[in-house]
Amino acid sequence: MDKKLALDLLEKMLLARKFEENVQYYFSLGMIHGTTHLGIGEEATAVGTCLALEKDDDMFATHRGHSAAVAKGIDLNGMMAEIFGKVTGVCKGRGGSMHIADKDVGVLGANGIVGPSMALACGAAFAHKRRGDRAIAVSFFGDGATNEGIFHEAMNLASVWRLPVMFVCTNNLYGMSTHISRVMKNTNLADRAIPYGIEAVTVDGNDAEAVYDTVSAAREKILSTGDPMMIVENTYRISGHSKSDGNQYRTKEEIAEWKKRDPILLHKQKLIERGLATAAEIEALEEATTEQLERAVKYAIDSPYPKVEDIYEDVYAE
Ligand SMILES: Cc1ncc(C[n+]2csc(CCOP(=O)(O)OP(=O)(O)O)c2C)c(N)n1
Ligand SMILES: [Mg+2]
Repeated sequence: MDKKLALDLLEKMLLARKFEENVQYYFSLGMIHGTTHLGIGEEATAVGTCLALEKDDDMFATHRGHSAAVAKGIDLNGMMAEIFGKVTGVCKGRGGSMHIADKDVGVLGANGIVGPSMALACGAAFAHKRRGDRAIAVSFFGDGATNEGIFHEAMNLASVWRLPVMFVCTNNLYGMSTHISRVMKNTNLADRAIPYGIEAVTVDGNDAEAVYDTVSAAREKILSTGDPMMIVENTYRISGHSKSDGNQYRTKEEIAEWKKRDPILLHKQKLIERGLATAAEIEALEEATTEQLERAVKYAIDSPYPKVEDIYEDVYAE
């Protein structure tokens, strides 16, 4: 990892973290409606993965997709305005937190439904294969989603059709309040790729550099072999599942242990240890990212809501 990559990873993780902290705050004030799913603690998975992709690669996020969209390069102002439901949002304020999309930067959508991103990514990968444009499609999904039929259908299809798709499982150990060990005998998720003849690699999802290296190598391999791959990124969701979460299903000690492995903390320590950044450079990035988010929030708050008379615009069904 060179200095530029080290700082890029840090910057994107800080933007992702601060984006979500702002969303949480304005949600609590009643200024953001609907629901949100935060991935605080999981930033290295989204950022390490998306920084290893090219702009033309397509990325499908989950219901917990803010960090991935930030990392793939979506405009922060437009994304914040979207979550505030404003007309200047990337989807004109009609999508909100779980439907963030901007195809110009390869964000083909977050998804409120658990699972379908895997099938959608197969479609996008098929298009890349037909065009021969040397780009791939990436689907994020959770550990819980691997128990859904669509996971097995998508893995099978990608395997037999030899699609350039990367299945990225963000294993945060829980599906809502259910621990992985209560719903799977074998919790080694990489084993789930074996029946489909798909190569799977497991990586420490709290280590941004390791995620970046793993995904970069996998992307090259997918392009050179033409076959799909699965990456299992082991991490932990420090934030609650959704807007209300009493954390009844896990202990304070468990959360505290994982907070010691906060991916941003680990990355900063690594940068200092290796002489890739000084404390002053890190502080400057902290300030710059805070200011970027302040501007994004101001932009969102100052923007107008969509007009009621425009409600039928962009509606494709008659
Ligand atoms: C098809 C479907 N079933 C159930 C839900 C309700 N639901 C929302 S998130 C979630 C848990 C998903 O767990 P996982 O795939 O591990 O992702 P995580 O929330 O941990 O990021 C569930 C069951 C849904 N949105 N869609
Ligand atoms: Mg999960």
